[in-house]
Amino acid sequence: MVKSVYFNHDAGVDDLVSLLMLLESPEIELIGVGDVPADSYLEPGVAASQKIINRFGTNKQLTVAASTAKTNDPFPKEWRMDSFTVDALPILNEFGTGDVQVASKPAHLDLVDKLLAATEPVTLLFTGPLSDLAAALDVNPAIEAKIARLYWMGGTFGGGNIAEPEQDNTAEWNAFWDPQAVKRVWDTQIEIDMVALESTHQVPLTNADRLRWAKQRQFVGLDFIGQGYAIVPTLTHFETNSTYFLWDVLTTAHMLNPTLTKTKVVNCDVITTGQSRGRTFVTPTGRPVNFVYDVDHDAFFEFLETVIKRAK
Ligand code: AGV
Ligand code: CA
Repeated sequence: MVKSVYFNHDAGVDDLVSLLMLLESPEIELIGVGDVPADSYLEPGVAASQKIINRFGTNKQLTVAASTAKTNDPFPKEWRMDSFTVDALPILNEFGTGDVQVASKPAHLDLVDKLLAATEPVTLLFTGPLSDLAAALDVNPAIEAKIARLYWMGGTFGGGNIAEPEQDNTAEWNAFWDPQAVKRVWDTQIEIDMVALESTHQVPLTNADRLRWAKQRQFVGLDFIGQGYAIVPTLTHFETNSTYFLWDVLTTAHMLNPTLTKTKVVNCDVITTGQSRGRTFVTPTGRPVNFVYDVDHDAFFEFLETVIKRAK
């Protein structure tokens, strides 16, 4: 049973849609939000998160913590620029950031504080790189005992999704951005549910999805996600490197409603250096994770829309 949730994301369109889902899920309590500037820039990512909480959340004490994580392998600038567009949407700027504050500490220390203060184990949802969790574990390894489970969008056991020089396209982007962080987290006893690329491939963004949401603009939540998903490319004639999937939204939905997905235990590890850095791979000597390998496409979209329609 998921109760207290700490959400760390990287402010892509689907990360921010995931934030709205969490705010509209009364069965959980969102106790903290961290933002890492991986698939985004930090200022618009933090600001958009504050605005979403202010516009749709009930707890205006919820803060957004900014990450200090760095990478040698940044996301393409074109994708990162989307965070400025979401942050500029009128639907978010109408009420702005309001009283929702930026946390006083960087994201990894905010995570440590929130975990130490928690009276029950906390569920972690990470929809970007694992950098802040790895840094938090380095600062205070004892936080491990306060973590109920980690849900992570990242990794792949098939092909990668990276079109950059000097790598072999065997990795998924969130793992590639900070492979050492994956290794650090793998080196714990934390129960991990991993939504890798395999299941996300079953939920591409299509024009049919956009049209369905457009027809229901009277629901403010569907209007908001329609605006967000208007700035990223759908799957039309064929898949390109920029084709958008509902990667993080699936991870969030899996956490909230595990009947949507199929999971099996897989032992795996990660490569941290060289051309294959960030590649996750199955090996008998690896650590066990609950690998989400299948999703019921229609039930997933129905669940997403039911949750998003609650927004007022
Ligand atoms: O690799 C998937 C991760 C997810 O957390 N992100 C996007 C999701 O937020 C990186 C990514 C892969 N392909 C992309 C991505 C694309 N075509 N556009 C934007 N981001
Ligand atoms: Ca993401």
